[in-house]
Amino acid sequence: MSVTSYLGLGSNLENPLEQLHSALKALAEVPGIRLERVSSFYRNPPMGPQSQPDYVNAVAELSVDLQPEALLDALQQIENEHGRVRRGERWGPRTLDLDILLYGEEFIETARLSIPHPGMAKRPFVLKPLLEIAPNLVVPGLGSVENLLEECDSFWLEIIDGERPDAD
Ligand code: 5RU
Ligand code: CA
Ligand code: CA
Repeated sequence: MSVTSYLGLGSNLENPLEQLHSALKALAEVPGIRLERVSSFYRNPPMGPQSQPDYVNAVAELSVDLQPEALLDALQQIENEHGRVRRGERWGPRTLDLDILLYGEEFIETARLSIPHPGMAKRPFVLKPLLEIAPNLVVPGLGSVENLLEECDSFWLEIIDGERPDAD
């Protein structure tokens, strides 16, 4: 049985648009992962530490035939293949960040995983693209994506025409 899982994608180093396109291609090639939907790409300012470049963020809907830990292993491998370097700084800039937002309707708390993703309810750069591809989704324990987004502080997110990264 496949499980529907939602991923958050983010990048703010080394051509973020290309990083996200390349990550999606890599995801689609993982045995046990089917890429069902991908949101628009959104350029937006950093939350948390401000002294870093703007991010490009997106959300993807997957059908997975992997346990959550195996999905995480696949995501971390893709992050590493995209040159992710873990420096001391918490919440620093990164070439690629792939987060499991939801895994079916499950609640998971292990040393490696917290699902639903604990930050997602307050992050417009997750909720806005998620609303785009799953307008009726209810986040287990937290309520509808629509309401969560309304409760966020004001923000700006600029849709990028992601198919034309070299266009002028
Ligand atoms: C504190 C508040 C820390 C919000 C973090 C991203 C947070 C980011 C990202 C944007 C971080 C975690 N800002 N800040 N996109 N990740 N725009 O993916 F998200 S660090
Ligand atoms: Ca993240
Ligand atoms: Ca992460």
